[in-house]
Amino acid sequence: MSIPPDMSSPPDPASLPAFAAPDARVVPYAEARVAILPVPYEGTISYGGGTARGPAAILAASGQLEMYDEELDWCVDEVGFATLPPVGCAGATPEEAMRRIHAAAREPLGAGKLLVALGGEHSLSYGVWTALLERRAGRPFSLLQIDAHADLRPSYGGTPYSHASIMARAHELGLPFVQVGIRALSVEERQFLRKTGLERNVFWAHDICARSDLGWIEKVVARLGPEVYITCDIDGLDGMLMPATGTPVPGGLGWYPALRLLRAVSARRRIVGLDLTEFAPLPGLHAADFLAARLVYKMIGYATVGDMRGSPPGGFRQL
Ligand SMILES: [Mn+2]
Repeated sequence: MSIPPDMSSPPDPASLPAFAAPDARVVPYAEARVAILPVPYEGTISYGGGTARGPAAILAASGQLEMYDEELDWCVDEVGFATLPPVGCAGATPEEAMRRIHAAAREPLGAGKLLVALGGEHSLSYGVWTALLERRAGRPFSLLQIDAHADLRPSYGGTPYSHASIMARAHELGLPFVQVGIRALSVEERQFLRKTGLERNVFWAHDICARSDLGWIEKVVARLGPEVYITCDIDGLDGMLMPATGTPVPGGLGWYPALRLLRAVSARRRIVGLDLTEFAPLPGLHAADFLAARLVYKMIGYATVGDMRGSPPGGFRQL
């Protein structure tokens, strides 16, 4: 599969390949433990656009992944992937888009699958979180946010469902969060962090990315509750490593520090959901497409390998 040549419009949903096809083990939906939900939502962009094409580019690039993970010594597709139809977001208001994402997330969550949402802009997490909270009868979970931005604006661009407001929504939902890689925020966002005491859960990029030791990773894990949803805005990675995003910011996480963080959290906490957002493919830059696909694959592998091998507390658990 390749990205549709018309880069000005979202891809035809029917053209999306399944995650890691054709090499991944094909399983009936009922046997898949991981459900991939493409969410080509692009409603409130503030700088560069293109996130509506993110899921298609990730799925296309995922066809090049090796199913054998040399780090885990395990074939990640053992877990069973189901790639769901993309959420139709074109033309929807932010409120309507959130309703559609919520509706699309309910079924796989109800079936006990690990939901992996592929964005699309970061606002999509709200629809997933509300569905997950509903599934859990309101019982909260921790969020690990990897991001360049604090995303704590009360609203942005005239809507509370902006990518720049997603963590303000998390706070309203009563979800505790830890922020990693933050290096762009407003003075009001900083004041909010100070006023609420949430600043103790911020791991600034200028602190963690300018040093060679990874001792901060254990501190991140310690701040998280027993059940964790990982919301990964791809701009949390260094802008030099990942330029294919709306607002690339220099000085973020490198590839291996990001993986070490994801692996440590996944090994020590129950992962209840994952998303990768804000990927905006650049025509011809295949390395970025593949990086995003590989990151999704590593997140899935880390989150599920413990459960598959029966080695608690790692692994995912819905309830
Ligand atoms: Mn974000």
